[in-house]
Amino acid sequence: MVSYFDGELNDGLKKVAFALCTPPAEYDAMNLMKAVKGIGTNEKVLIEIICTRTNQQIKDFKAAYKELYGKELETDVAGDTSGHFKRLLVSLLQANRDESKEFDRNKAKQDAQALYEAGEKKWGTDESRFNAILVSRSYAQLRATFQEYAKLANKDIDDTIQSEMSGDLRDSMLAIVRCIRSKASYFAAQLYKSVKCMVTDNDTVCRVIVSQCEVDMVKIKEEFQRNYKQTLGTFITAYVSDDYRMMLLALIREEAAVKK
Ligand SMILES: [Ca+2]
Repeated sequence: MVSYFDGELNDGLKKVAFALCTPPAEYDAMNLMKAVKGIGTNEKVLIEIICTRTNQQIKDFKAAYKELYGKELETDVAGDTSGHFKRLLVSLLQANRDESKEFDRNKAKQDAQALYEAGEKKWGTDESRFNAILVSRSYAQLRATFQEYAKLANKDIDDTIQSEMSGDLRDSMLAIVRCIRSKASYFAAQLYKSVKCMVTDNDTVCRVIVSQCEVDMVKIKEEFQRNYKQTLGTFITAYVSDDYRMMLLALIREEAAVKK
C-alpha cells in the first residue's frame, strides 16, 4: 500500500516538473496527443483543453501539434470522436469564436429563442443549433443570451443541456457554458473533482495547476474558496501527500499560509 502510494507521488512530481519545463502550447498539444493516441479516447481531456482555450491558444497548440507529430490535430480529433461531439470539437478547433467584448441584446433574445425552440420546445433536440450558437458567439454575447434564455424558458441553459443532451456532447456543452460564466470557477471545479475521487487524478491536477498558475490562479483560488468553503491550499494540504503537495502549494503560492 505504502509503496504503491509512493510510486504515484513520484509519478505526480515527475509530471509537474516536466510540465513546468514545457511551453504552454506544446504542453496542450502533448496532452491532446495522449488523449487520442492508441485505443480509446480521453474525452475529458479533449473537453478540458479544446472547450476552454482562446482562439490564439487554439491556433498555437494546433501549430505545436503539427510541429511535434507531423500531422493535423483536427484530423486526429475527428478520427477519434463521432457525431455532434465531433462536430463541436472540430468547430472549436477552427478558432473562429467572436472575441469582442460587446454584445447585442436583440441578438441575445433571438439566440435564446432559437435555443429554446431547438431544445425545450422540440420533441427531441436540434443539437446542431446549440453547437452553432455555443461555438461562434462571443463570451459577452452568450452571457446576455443565457440571461434572456433564463427569462424565456424559466430555467437555466445548463438545466436544458442536462436534460436535452447526453454523454460527451452534454459534458462539452456544459464546460463551454461554465467557462462563459467563469473560467476560474470551471477550473476550480476541475481541481475539486479530480482530488475528491477515489484515486486522485494527478494528471488533471497537474494539467490545471500548471496551465493556469501563471494565468488565472488568483481568481481560481477565490472561486475555490467561494464554492467549496475552504482555501485551495487547505484542500491540497488535506488530500494530496508530501512532496507532490509541496510542489503544488508552491505553484499556487500558498506555501506560507498552510500548516498541516
Ligand atoms: Ca426537447
